[in-house]
Amino acid sequence: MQPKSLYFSQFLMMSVRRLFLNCQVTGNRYRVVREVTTRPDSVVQHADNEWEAVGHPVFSRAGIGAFFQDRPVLKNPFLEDALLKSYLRRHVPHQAVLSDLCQFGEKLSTEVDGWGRECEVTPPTLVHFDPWGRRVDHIVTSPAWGRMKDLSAKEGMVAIGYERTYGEWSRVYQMSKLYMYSPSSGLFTCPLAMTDGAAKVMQSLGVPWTVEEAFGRLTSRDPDRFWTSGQWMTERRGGSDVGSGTETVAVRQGDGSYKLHGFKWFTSATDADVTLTLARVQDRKGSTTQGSRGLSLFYAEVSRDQDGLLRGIEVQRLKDKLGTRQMPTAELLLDGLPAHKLSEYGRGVASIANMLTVTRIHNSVAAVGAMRRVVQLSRDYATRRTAFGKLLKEHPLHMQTLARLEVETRGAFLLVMDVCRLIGREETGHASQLEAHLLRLLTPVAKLYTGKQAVAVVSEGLESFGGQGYIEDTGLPGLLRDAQVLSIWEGTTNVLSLDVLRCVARSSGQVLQAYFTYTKTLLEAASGVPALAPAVAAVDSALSGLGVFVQAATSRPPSYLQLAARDLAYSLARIYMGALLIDHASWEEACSTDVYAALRWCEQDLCPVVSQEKRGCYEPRTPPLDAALVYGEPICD
Ligand code: UCC
Repeated sequence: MQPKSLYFSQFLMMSVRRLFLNCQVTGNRYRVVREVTTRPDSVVQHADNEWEAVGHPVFSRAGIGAFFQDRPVLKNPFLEDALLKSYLRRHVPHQAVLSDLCQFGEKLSTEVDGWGRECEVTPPTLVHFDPWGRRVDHIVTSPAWGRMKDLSAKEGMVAIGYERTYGEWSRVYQMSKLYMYSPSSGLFTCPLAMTDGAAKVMQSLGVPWTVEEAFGRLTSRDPDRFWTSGQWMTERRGGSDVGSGTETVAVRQGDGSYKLHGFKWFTSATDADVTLTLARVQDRKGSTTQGSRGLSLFYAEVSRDQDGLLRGIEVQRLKDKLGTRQMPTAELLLDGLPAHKLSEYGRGVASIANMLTVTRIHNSVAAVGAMRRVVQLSRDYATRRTAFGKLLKEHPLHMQTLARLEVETRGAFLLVMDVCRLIGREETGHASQLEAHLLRLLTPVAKLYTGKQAVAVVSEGLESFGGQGYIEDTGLPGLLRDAQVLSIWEGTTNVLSLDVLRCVARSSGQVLQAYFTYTKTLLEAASGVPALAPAVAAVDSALSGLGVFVQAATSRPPSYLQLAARDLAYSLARIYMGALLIDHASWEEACSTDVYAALRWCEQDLCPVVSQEKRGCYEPRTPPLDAALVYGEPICD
């Protein structure tokens, strides 16, 4: 065995020699030789010592080979997005909106996308103590993260939704901008989602005096005034079953304010200025009411005292996450955090539900934004990369794969924009009862379906770059890591599938009636377009099947529907997306690719809940079989 130091000196010698070979003297300076100029056909090896006579073979003495691959180029994401442009031309044909999005798209591709990368490679850190041992709990973020905050304010990323310059279409405008911004934003769209959600909650409560200042700042375009908000819901017992998982207590103070004591286990974008959170108010004996009925909604500011210490908060640690590494996520001990109660006693969940609606919409926007981005990059790469003698774009199988991703992205885009249209109508007082029901039903449906699509589409998209899609500093793997969270936070797929059942039950089925009525309207409007006939027939048939299923399900026990919940939600999504693709393709200015996309979408199983029901998936005998399969136990009759 050689001692380590010997290995090191050998390595050093080899490295110096290699460096020497790869450098040539230019004047009195060394220049690294990056390209090997010797042509392979000039090299004939007769004997070992004949190499030098004819020059060096390719790669010999080279620091790097002569093979270079062109990188995919992010072009203006607005100009590159045919569906976004046509959707806006159809629904929001304001020149100011189109110009703003076009200019913003240019800024994204030339400048902001680089900041996003900077956020990724400079993740936040937590400084617990100052040099003299004082606890300071500073979350240090990258300068690019700060630039994202200023840019978000200036561009009105939250403000547009509250200024309502374009009336009921303001949300579509805002979300179109966020959709382009999201994959370049270094995850800054996460604090924006919560900021928007907090503003929505405050507005729905009539902007109480305690949050007047905050509301103005959350919706401001002035970077010096702009604040972001957190949404601290998840505690040590988990974030899904909030009613039984929340341990935080609120102790009333003499002046009517509260102090919060508890442990928040997963707080995203923890560098926020303010937050909304849930807690249980303690009575004089120190008792609290358990379950959801004991939860109230609180507003708190994240501030420091004159000594620079956080008031009532200790940052325990930052989370080590698969993705979203650009953004600080922390565990927080609340130890007397000053707060104001915003909701009535026990109405915490119902009051924060408005925030959930908005953040779930943002989540869906981020999902479709990620899909669109990977498709745009894949498409560009296919015009640069040659394999097997031709460009990737000339390989029909490669184009088939990208076309499938395009169809998924289009379906997702139209669903998400429709939800944005609905919330815009609701907020401006234009929504009918039917539209209010649709919004309630489609919000969880869009979130759960697009979250799954994003992971699948981005994963397939990465594959279209071959091995380069797996290389960290291309920036591509980060897209996949960040997509993975979209089906988890703000309600997992199963939790949201159950939310769909809840809203059906609470509305006595009216949300479903609205869904059937509106989907049929979309199909009827397109029935005169012969090219769309197969798609219309497929959606119509799937809708009928779904109707029969729903009718029969009313006489089934709740456990039956719970087992069907995910497939039901998927069916609602696929059928509705089919109807929207058909609707868009039947617009008089639509083009043949719009028709093709609709036809392609409708070739899949649009109503998996009926297919799975036929296979007996929801029968009482199935859960024990599933469990036996999962645990590898023998199946007994
Ligand atoms: O994961 C997190 C990290 C935050 C990061 C933010 C990222 C943003 C996206 C970024 C994009 C780039 S935060 C925590 C995640 N956790 C959740 O999302 C919670 C998931 N669990 C649920 O959604 C459950 O369904 C619960 C917690 C809402 C169930 O609680 P309850 O108490 O059992 O709920 P109930 O009894 O069904 O409903 C209580 C009230 C009812 O109103 P009333 O009493 O008037 O009838 C419901 O109608 O709340 C109302 N409600 C809703 N209203 C409940 N859910 C909703 C809803 N979704 N919409 C409207």
